[in-house]
Amino acid sequence: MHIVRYQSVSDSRPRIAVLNDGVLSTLPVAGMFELLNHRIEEVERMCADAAPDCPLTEVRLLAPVDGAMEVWAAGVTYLRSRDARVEESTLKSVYELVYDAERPELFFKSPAWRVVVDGEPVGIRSDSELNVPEPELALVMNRFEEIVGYVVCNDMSSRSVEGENPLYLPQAKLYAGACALSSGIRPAWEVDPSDLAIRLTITRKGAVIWDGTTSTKQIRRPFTQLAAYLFHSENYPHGVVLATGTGLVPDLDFRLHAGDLITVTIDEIGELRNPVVVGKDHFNFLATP
Ligand code: DO4
Ligand code: MG
Repeated sequence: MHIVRYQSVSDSRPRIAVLNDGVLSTLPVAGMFELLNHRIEEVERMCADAAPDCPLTEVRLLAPVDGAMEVWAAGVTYLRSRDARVEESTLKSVYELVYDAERPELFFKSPAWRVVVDGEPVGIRSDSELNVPEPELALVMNRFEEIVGYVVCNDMSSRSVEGENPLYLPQAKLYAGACALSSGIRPAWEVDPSDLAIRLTITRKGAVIWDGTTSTKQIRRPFTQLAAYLFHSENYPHGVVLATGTGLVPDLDFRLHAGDLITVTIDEIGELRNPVVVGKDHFNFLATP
């Protein structure tokens, strides 16, 4: 089962539904933000009670975030991310220190309206020469800090901008097309996230040019610790998504190109496929009122 946002041809208003075996069962809420205003037991009950009403073939799936939801991200939670950043950065010690510190690195990634979904493009900054996708498991949390479910996230990153100076992190991480989420939220009551395979495949002109796999078992911190720091001094009245960091980073000689196709698959959670484009003009569709 997945929880999705969708739009049908007959009614342009986005709706929330449970997706089971290709059939949608619409939930009686105005948006994901309203669903995440409920305790997890109530969300589970609403999902169980929903009646099938529409085939998946008649709708378009949207990014699973809306309202005042935000996407945040944790960093340097896997050894591979620490090592790759030590290699690329002019200031190596910040990454070594944060990997071992009690307080995790957490950064704002995107408001709901800037998020792209499966099938839409992801972006590269036109002033960045070294870019990578970051395949990450993301937690979907309600306003009560409960993990309601999981989605696949691609935390697109400019290695050259971040590598020049860690203070440029917001520019390396927040730009048009930098945040992609899979459309379906896999409910937390259905899955154990402690040892899930995360796979990244990059294809160019139909041929695989990079391919790697890790497991959520390799993460250095418990998900609940990341969630506790996120909620420590801020409220998320419409819920929040927290990407938990990457365990896969290509070597420094790897360069992402326009036209590459990025596929991130997380066992039990879902798949996210996005073609790569360069520059913000490709994302005008997100910014059109
Ligand atoms: O320290 C910069 C960001 C790290 C990150 O996004 C990751 O480890 O996934
Ligand atoms: Mg990341």
